[in-house]
Amino acid sequence: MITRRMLMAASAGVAMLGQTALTASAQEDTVKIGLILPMTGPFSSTGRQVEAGARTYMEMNGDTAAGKTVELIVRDDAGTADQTRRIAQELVVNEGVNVLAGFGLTPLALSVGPVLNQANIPAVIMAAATASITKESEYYTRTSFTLPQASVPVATWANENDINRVVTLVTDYGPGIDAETWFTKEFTENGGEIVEAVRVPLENPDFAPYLQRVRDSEPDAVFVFLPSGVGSLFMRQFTERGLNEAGIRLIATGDVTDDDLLNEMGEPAIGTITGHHYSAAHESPENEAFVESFEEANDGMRPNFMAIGGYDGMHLIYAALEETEGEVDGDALMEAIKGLSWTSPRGPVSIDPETRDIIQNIYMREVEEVDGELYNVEFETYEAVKDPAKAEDSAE
Ligand code: VNL
Repeated sequence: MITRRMLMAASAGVAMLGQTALTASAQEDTVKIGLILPMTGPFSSTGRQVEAGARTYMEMNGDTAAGKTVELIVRDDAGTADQTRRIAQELVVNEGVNVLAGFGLTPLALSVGPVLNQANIPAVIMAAATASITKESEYYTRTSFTLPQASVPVATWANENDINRVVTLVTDYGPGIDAETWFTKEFTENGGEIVEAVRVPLENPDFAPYLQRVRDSEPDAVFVFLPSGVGSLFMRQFTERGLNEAGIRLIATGDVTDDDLLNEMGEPAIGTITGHHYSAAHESPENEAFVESFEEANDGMRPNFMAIGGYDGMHLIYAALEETEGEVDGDALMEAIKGLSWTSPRGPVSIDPETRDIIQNIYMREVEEVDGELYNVEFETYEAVKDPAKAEDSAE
């Protein structure tokens, strides 16, 4: 019997006649994913978490999709955009990867746009979260989140909870500007006042002088965005500067109370209110299974929101391959990802066919002690939130 898959494999073989038979047959059976991450440098926790999330997906679901073997090639860009782009080019040309994935920070994700367009290769953004990235190439899709998505619900919560005067404090680059812009828009439209907007450098941040400014402004709360990995330094300086004692509440996106660092932050973190798409404490059978496998494979390390971006990014690639019946053409894969939906450990998600960004629940959470450990405990859900920055584009 001649199956559809055999026919497809045969035609793929013909298309590749220019190449050696060896590459052709190897490429027919294998799908190569180039996972580029900051495995060293100040954002190495993001690389470690995303890779572990991706590997957990493969452990739980096997290493084949649509009959093909999925091969993960992990490369370290040390958090430097020049390297991300060079590695992407090298993976496309020398390794023949079919999909690129990872991208720990916004500038790293943006650097590969021209490579994607030239090679017709999809890029699954598993970490970076500035809203505009996916507009830069039709080949970007995303399984992390966007800062506008997480920040608007925090503003709504503040409006509804007697918080009237706020200082915003964000890291001074793409996602921080997004957080500041979208929190401010929502909060002020509903009667809140921004007393001061503080921006902190991305490199080697020292929050102390900025926190002194926050304290001097005597706001009801400070709204904070910081990239994953610096939350515990921030929390220590927040306490040292006496902001808790001054009665200034801390509200933030979940990047600040990152599950990876939360226990390290200790008692001062308790009571922090955040909005985000993933908590290790999310109650569902899918999440229990995910957390258990992840911790078992990683010496007890708790998965954070970066890990779930890696896990779901792999799911998206597997599901797209099933949809194309193993066809790895970049345009076919991009068509296949549009509109896909599934139940993630974070809750129900789908890929917006218009923007290729993820539509997902945003949860409001409070840091609480549960069985002697700190967790982001979810108490309210905003369902199926689209990236608000792009909802605005289409309304224009
Ligand atoms: C970004 C956004 C990076 C959120 C993050 O951690 C984060 C980014 C490294 O888009 O650069 O938590």
